[in-house]
Formats: sequence, structure tokens, C-alpha cells
Amino acid sequence: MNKEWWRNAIVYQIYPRSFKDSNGDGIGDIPGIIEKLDYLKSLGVDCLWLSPVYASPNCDNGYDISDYKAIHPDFGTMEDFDLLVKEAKDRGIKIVMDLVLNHTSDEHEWFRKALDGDKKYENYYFFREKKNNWGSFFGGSAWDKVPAEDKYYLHLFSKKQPDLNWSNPDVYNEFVDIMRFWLDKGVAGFRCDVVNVIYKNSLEKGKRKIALTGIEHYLSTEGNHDILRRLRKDVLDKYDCFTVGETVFVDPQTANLLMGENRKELNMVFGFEHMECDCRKIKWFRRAYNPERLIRALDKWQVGCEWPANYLENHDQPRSVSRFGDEENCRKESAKMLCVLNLSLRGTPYIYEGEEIGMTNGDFKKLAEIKDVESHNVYDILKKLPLRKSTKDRILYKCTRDNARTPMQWDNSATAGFTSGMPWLKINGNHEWINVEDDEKSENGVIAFYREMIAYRKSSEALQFGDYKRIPAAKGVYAFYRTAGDSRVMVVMNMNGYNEEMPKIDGKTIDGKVVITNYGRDFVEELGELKPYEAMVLEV
Ligand code: ISL
Ligand code: CA
Repeated sequence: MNKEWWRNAIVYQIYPRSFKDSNGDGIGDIPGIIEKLDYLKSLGVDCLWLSPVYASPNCDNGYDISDYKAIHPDFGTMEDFDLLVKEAKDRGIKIVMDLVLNHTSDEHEWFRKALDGDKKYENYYFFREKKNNWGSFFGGSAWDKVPAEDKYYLHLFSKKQPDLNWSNPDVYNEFVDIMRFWLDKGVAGFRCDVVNVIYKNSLEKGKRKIALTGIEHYLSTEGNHDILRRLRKDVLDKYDCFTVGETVFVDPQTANLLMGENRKELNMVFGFEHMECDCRKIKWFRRAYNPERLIRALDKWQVGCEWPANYLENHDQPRSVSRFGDEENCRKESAKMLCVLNLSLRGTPYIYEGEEIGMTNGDFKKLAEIKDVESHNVYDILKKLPLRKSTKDRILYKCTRDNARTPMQWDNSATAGFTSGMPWLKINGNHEWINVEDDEKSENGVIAFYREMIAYRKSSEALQFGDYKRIPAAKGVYAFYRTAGDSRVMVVMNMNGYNEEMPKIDGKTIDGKVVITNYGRDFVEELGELKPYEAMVLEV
């Protein structure tokens, strides 16, 4: 394995709308990010991945792009963006852009021209006289009718996100150009949205499924692999950059085909199997969280994937403390345990804004407080099902992607230091006690723990590049060695909450030095009793 810089980089994901508003319009923006660069630098992160900041009608908060070479005025100007790249660079921080290859906005010039009957652009998308039975990721049919015409177009996501036709060489060339445009500005790579569904083999009828009928015709197709290889050769290899694919429905083996070193496609991918540990097939049908299932999924990727992109949160997922920890009784401890987890696994770690202060799920009380297009689509479907209203509401509030999109909590003032105006999305009431300023002041702050863990990881060859070996342990305890030559650490995490029986690591007596701990132990002879969410890193 090569030791390219992005393997030991620590990436911090920014959801720009919700990070920091600089001009009081209630929407986070690029000057706001610049304001916070010193804070980000102080955490020790190396790279910022920005969720989309391109021109967009915002039906899916920027994942519906109407101009790939323009900055949305909500976020600022191109000058602001260039300044961000420069200011970040001055602090040793790189910028990674989000790139949506699967679809554009229906307000993109290409789609408009296509609707105007321009043959060239019609072939950028999929128009058909009849729709097939394919389903959309956001619920319902993947086809919608073109207004006032007898034809339909394909959209795997919202109806304002028509899918691009990647078998058309013109589409390929457009993206070669777009990628070069940003790389020439000095960005360090791309997070490529749903990048393993971009090439459709055919538009034949799909096999019936509960959701996503038709997926067998577009999931990780050979054509898709071919495009990734060509983009790598024609564009990416000419720059010092990396790509991380957001890839749906992959396991470690199919992931390796998309990012393995000798495949020359992507550099790493986000898998979803650990995010499915508390769901039944589709995320809207939750089952109780059981740490064993999470551990099993993570272990599977640690063992099977060449180089995982590790994450516990992003802008599509509920907050990890609310999900895998205990926000009521052990918020700080569980946030710190999850920090140890994310930063000690093999692979490149991604931290999502607010994770470093243990932010929790949004406290939404009514549907109108939720802005996410997916939530509204799904709620419309739920409404038709024979379920109690309270059940539908529970599903909505637990799963809505807005849980992770509430504004960043900087201080305990009325608008959390996020804006001086009306925030675009409801700020969580708990910003009164969960916020950066108070966390920094408190004795056992979560941010300080992040700094410590990040700094330790950077000093540890074992954590950055070591191999991974799981240690058998009691249920809900995740323990492993990371070893690189002489450098060896043992990581132990009790992922159980309050438990009658204290979990044990089977028969292990430890002769090691604790270098990181969320409960303040200095030395451990025997890992007998682990407190709820206790986590430690030992040099052994
Ligand atoms: O969150 C999901 C569904 O509930 C995921 O299936 C998600 O839609 C999928 O991972 C794709 O996500 C990405 O592309 C979407 C965009 O809405 C998401 O925000 C983005 O992360 C469409 O561009
Ligand atoms: Ca703003």
C-alpha cells in the first residue's frame, strides 16, 4: 500500500448551509467557513469536504445542481471560494468538493435545452414514451412526465433531479471539463455522490422489490467502472488529489472493485453496511440498536475492504450520539467513545460538523419544521399506509435527514452563534448547553478530547497505517490491535450503555500504557470492568 497523503488525512465534512452564517440571512456561507478556519485548524483536521456550494434551486439542498461552475449566491461568490481555498491552504488545510455526477437539476441549462427539443441535449438525459417500473431512492416512481408532453424522464432521486445519460460521450466530456475547472482552482479532490449508479445498462423492466425496483440495471455496472477508470486517467491522475465515492449497496468485495489500488478507479468509498445496523432493509423501518450488529459491520469492512472511508455521521444520517450512544445520561462519554471508534479504525476518518461537540438529533415537533425533500416525499407515502399517526411521526422524526442538518451550535445565545437572523432550519434547543463555546470551557469537553485523539492518531504509525486484528471480547465490547512494525496499540471500547453485567475482554490481562481514555484511567492491569461507553487506547 502506498502512503499517499490522503490516507492519513483527517477529513471534516461541512454542510455549508448549517455551518456559519456571516451576513445574517440565516444561511451558512463561505465567508462563515473562512471565519471558522482557525477553529478547524485547532482541531487538527487536514481537509474539508464541502457539501455542494454550486448554483442550485435547492430542492435537495444543492445536490440538484443547475451550474457546476458557479457558486450559489446564498453561499457567496467565486471570489469568496477562491479566498477560502487560499486561506485554508495558508493553514495547511485542503478543500474537497462534492460532485454530483448522476443527475443535474431540472433547472440546469442542459435539461432546459433538452425540453426545448434540442436533440444534442435530449441525449444528455433519458426520455421515454412509456415509463418502466423503476423506483426512486426518495420513494415513488423514478419517472415523471414532462409537462405538456407525452413523454417521461428518469430520475433516481427527486423529480427535480433528472438522471444523466453516461453512455453519451458528451456527458463524459462535460464532466472532464468541470473537474479540471475545480482542480485548477486548487481543490484537492472530490466526494462523488452516488457514483456507482451513474451508468445505466438498459432501461428494461426491473425485478419487483420493496424499494428500488430496477437497481439490477444500474448498480456498479461495467460501464460505471469504465467511466471511473477513464476519469482517473484523463483527469485525476494529473493532479495531486483524491476521490471518495459515495457508493450505495456495496459490500467490501464490490467496494474493492470500485477503489482497490490496482483498479485505478476511486481512492476510497463510503459503505453503508454499518449505517444499516439499526434498520430493516430500508432506513425508514428501524430496529432497536444493538452494538453487536454495528461491530460486526465495521469489522467486516476492516477485514475486507482495502482502504475504508470511515464515518459515523454525515448530512444524511441521524446523529451518532443519539443513535449509538446515550444523549440523556452519558452524552459526553458516548461522544468520546465514538470519537475513539472513528479515529482508530483502519482507513481515512471523516468527522461531520458538530460531531466534535456531541450534537444530537434535531428536536422537531411538527412536519412543517422539516425541510428535507426526502422526508416530505416519504411522509406522503406513509400517510397512505394503515399506521397510527404517532407511528408515522415517530418514523419521520427518527429518520429525517434534517436531524444532522440543524445549524451548528457555536454558543448558547438565542441563535446559537450560527446567525444573527432567522436560521433556515430550526436550531436545536439544547444549544443552550451543547455548544462549542461552553464545551471549550468545560473541564471534560468533547472538543478537547477530539484534539487529543486527532493528535495521537497523527503521532501513531499503528493507527494511521497499521493492520487490524480484532480481539475477542464480551458482547458489545469492540477491541482490536492496530500494528505497524514496532508500533502497536490496543483499542478497547465498551459500546454498551448501563449494563448489569460488566463486560469483559475474555481472559485478557493487559500490560500496557493507557494513552487515551474517556474516563481518566492511567493504568490498566486487567480489563475487568468497563464503565458505560468506556473507551481507551493503550500502547501494548
Ligand atoms: O439518505 C439516503 C436515503 O435515505 C441515502 O440513500 C441517500 O439518498 C443516498 O446515500 C444518496 O445520497 C446522496 O445523493 C442524494 C442526496 O440527496 C444526498 O444528500 C447525498 O448524500 C442525491 O443527490
Ligand atoms: Ca449567509
